[in-house]
Amino acid sequence: CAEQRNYNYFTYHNMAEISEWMKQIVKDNQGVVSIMAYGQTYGKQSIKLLKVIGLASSEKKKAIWMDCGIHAREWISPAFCQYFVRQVLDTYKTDEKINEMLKNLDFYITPVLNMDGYSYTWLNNSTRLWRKSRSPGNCGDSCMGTDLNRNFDANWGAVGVSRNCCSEVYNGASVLSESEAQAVTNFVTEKRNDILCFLTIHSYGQLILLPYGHPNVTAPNYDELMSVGLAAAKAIKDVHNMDYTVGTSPDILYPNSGSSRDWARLIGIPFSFTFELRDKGDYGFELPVEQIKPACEEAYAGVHSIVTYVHDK
Ligand code: ING
Ligand code: ZN
Repeated sequence: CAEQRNYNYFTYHNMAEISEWMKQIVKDNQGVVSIMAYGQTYGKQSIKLLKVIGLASSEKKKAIWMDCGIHAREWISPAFCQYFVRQVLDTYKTDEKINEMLKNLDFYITPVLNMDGYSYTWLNNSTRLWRKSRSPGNCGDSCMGTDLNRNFDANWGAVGVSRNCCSEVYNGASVLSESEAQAVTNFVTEKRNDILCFLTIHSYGQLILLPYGHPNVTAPNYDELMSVGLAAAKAIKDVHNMDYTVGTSPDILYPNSGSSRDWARLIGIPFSFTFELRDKGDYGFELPVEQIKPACEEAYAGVHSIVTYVHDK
């Protein structure tokens, strides 16, 4: 695993480097990790995920979904997905819990969903804080991009969105107008009976958000989602003493609709969470490289806590 070990997980990587890293991970872990392409971005980049199957492959395995980089500027998110894959691969032979879980669960991990947007944030200083996709909305060339996390089929257009295509929370010309949102929808829908948990990683704010973003609907397992979220927040705090707040977005901040997290819960995936990683706004989306390691370490503990609960249940 020479190459994979030389990779610096504690710096930010551009799209080309992450794509190369994915290939290398598969090469270095034959039979354990595979790559699957499941859609195309507006800019014709192939959207890929890593499937981590561990040592056992069977028809009966359940799965965990995790996507990173749905919002382009949230660079700590793709860094975390990469760290997570490495951590699982580094420890599954020695960490009994991970080993046991990999016998029953596969991980589907998308390091960068909004590849066009992510590439755009690497162009120069003026594009660094781009959030949305890179497709034209419905107002010509004046404003580009749709907020992918407002474009899913979950009370689409109801609340916490804008119909103005210049807005950061523009929800798109129509529901699932964006090929990136379509790709997730198609892949996850096909595997909906096997996916136990849907995790979508953002920054910033140090939050664990539960469904639903719509203020008038409550998840049937709200109490359980809350207690699983609180246990994850405690696991996070135990690592570097950072505080994460747990709750629905209308309870903590403001309502929204069309998010992938809400959609996943609506189609019957029992556990669905949004992580908002570090920090609380001091650096915001431009989290310094020195904080990549601690941010990933604590988030790993949070995800580990949730996956353990879901697996053991
Ligand atoms: N936040 C998410 C967003 O899509 C969210 C989740 C929604 C947080 C509503 C709070 C309220 O806006 C980020 N950072 O993208
Ligand atoms: Zn986000």
